[in-house]
Amino acid sequence: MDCIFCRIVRKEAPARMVYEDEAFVAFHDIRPKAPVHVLVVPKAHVEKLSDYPDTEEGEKALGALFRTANRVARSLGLPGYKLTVHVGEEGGQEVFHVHVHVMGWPR
Ligand code: IU
Repeated sequence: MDCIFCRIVRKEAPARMVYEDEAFVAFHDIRPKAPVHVLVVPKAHVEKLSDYPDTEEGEKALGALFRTANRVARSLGLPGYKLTVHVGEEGGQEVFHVHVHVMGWPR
């Protein structure tokens, strides 16, 4: 499987990492659209946010994703930020491995 974010997770492709734990990584977007623009990416390959099941398990995965986005924003010292998720081609998604954009404006 040749997913670019899976390759970044496995450190086979370059990325400016800012965060890693057992389930997530976060790295700077290569085409930043804000002074700070980081992507929070689950290590497990899931194509898009709508693929998470409408179950407690899905709720747990979504909660962990947004909990991590908050944690990353906090660690970057962002007083305010915008979280964006593109879902599906029609939703503007270009890389088909779930990710949350964290865009912020440091003080
Ligand atoms: P989208 O939500 O799928 O539309 O956004 C994908 C983002 O991934 C986009 O902002 C790209 O600049 C970014 N990106 C990256 O940071 N590193 C890469 O190697 C590739 C895309 I390919």
